[in-house]
Amino acid sequence: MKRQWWKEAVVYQIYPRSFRDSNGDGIGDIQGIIEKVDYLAELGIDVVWLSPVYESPNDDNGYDISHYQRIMKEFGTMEDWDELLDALHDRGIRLMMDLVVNHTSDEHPWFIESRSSRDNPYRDYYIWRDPAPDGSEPNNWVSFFSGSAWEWDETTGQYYLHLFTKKQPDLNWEREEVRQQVYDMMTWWLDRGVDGFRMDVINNISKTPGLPDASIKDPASRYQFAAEHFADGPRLFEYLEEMRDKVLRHYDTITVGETAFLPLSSAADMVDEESGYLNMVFQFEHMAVDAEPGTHAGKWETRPWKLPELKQIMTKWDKEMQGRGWNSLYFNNHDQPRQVSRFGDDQQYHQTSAKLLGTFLHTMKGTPYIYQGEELGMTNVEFPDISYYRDVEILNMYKEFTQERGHSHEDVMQRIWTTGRDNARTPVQWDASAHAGFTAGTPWIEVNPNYTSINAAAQMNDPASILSYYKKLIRLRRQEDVLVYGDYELYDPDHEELYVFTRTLGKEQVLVVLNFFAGTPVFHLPDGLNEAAAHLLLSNYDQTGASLHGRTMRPYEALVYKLA
Ligand code: ISL
Ligand code: CA
Repeated sequence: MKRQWWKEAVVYQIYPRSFRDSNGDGIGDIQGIIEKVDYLAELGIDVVWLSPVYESPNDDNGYDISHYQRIMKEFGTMEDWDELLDALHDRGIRLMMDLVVNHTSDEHPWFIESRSSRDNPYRDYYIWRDPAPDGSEPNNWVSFFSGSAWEWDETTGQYYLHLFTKKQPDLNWEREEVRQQVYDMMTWWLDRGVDGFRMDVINNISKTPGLPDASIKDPASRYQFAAEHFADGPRLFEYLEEMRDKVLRHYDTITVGETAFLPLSSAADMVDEESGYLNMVFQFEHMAVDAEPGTHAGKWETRPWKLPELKQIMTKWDKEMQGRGWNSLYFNNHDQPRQVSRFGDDQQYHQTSAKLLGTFLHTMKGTPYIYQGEELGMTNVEFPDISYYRDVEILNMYKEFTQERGHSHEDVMQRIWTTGRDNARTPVQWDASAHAGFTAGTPWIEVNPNYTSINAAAQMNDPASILSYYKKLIRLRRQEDVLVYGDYELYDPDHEELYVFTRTLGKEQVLVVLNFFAGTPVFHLPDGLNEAAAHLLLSNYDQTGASLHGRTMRPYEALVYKLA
C-alpha cells in the first residue's frame, strides 16, 4: 500500500454553528473557530473537515447552499475564512471543505432562474417533470426528510425533485454545464488553498433514467425510499472520473465521499488506488447495527446492537479494501447520535466507555474522524419538548409520526432522544460557565445540561480525562506506523463481548483487546500470538500488571499491546 499523508492523518469535524460563538449572537462562527485553533493543535489532529460555511438560508443548516463562493453572513466574511485557513496552515493543519453538489438551495440564483419559466436557459439545471395523469407526483419517491420527494411549482406547472427538503432541489448532473460549474467552483476553492473535500451524498448525483417508481418497502406509505434509483446510478463513475480528471488530479488533496446505501463493491471501485476517484468513503453499514434494516425510516426504529455484527461489518469492509483502497473510521458526526450514548454507557462508565470507543477508532485500519465534542465524551440530550429542537429532519419526522402515523407524543420524543440529529448539534461544552462557554448570548439551540461536569476546561489538565486520552491516541498512531499501515486480522468473530484484533506490519505487531460492554469476560490469547515480549502501549485503566492470557477483563476495558 502506498504511503499517503491522508492515511496517516486524524481528521476533526467542525459543525460551525455549534462550535464556538465569538460575537454573542448565539451562533457559532469562523472567528470562534480561530479562537480554538490552538486547542485543535494541542489535540494533535491533522485535518479539519469544516461543515458548510457557504451562503445559505439555513433550511438544513448550510447543507442548502445559495452561493458557493460566498461565506454565510452569520459565520463571517471571506476575510475571516482566509484568516482561518492561515491559522490552520500555520499549525500544520489542513482544511477540508464540505462539497454539497447533489442539490443547492432553492434560493440559489440557478434555481431562481430555473423555476422562472420553462424555456429559461437554467431550466434543466434541475430535475423538472410533468405531473402523473391524475395530477399527482411524477413518481413515488419519498424525501429523506418526510413526504414526497417532489414539489409542485405553480408558476410553470411542473414538479421538481428534492431528495432532501423542498428547499434543496436536486441538480441535474446530466446537463454538462452543471458539471462544469461544479468543477470550476472546486478549482476556485482549491486555488484559494483548501486541501480537500468531504463530498455530501456524492453517490446520489446519478439517477436511473426515466426516474421509475421505487419498489414498495413501506406498504403503509404513499411514498417509498428509492435508493435503488439514486445510490449507485448508471453515470456515477463517469461523473466522478470527469471530476478527478478535470479537477482533483491537479492537486494534492484528501477526499472522502459520503455514500449511504452504496454497495461495498462499488465503494471499493470508487476508492481503488489505481483506478478510483476518491481517497475513501463514509460507509453506513455499521450505522445500521441498531436500526431496522432496509429503509431510511428504519433509523427511527432502533433495536439492540450486537458486537459480532459490528465485527462482521468492519471486517468485511477491511477485507474488501485490502490492497486496493482505504477506509474511513467513525462512530458519529453531525447526523448521528453521540457515540458514547449509542455504543458506550454515558452514565456509570462514561469515561471508560468513551475511551474504549476512541481506542477502537484509532487502532483500526483507516483514517479516524473525530466529531467535535467526541474528544470530551459529549453525550446525547433529552430536551423535554419538541419546541427545543431545531433540525428540519426531526421537526418533519415529528409531524409525520404524530399526525400521519398515529404515534403518541411520548413515543416520538423517545425516538428523537435516541436517534435525532440534534443530539450531535448541541453546542460544544468549553467550560462550566453559562451556556458552556459557547456564547455570551442566547444559543440557537440549548446546551446539554451536563456541561457543568462534561467540558473542555475540566478535562484540559486532568491526565485521566477523555480529552487527555484522545491526545494519547492521536500521538500513538503517529508514533506507530503499524497502527496506520499494518494489516488487520480479527480473532474470535463470534465473541459477544470482546473485540480482539491484531495489526501487523513486517515484524511489528500490535494486539488490541476491547471489552465492549460492562461484563467481565476472560480473555484468552489466540493461538499463534506470543506475549513473551508484549508491552502495553495504552489502556483506559490503571494497569495492575496481570498477564494477558487468562485475564479477567474489566468493564469497557481497552488494551493495546505491542507484541513484537
Ligand atoms: O442523517 C441522515 C438523515 O437521517 C442521513 O441519512 C443523511 O441525510 C444523509 O447521510 C445525508 O447527509 C448529508 O446530506 C444532507 C444533510 O442534511 C446532512 O447533514 C448531510 O450530512 C443533505 O445535504
Ligand atoms: Ca456568532
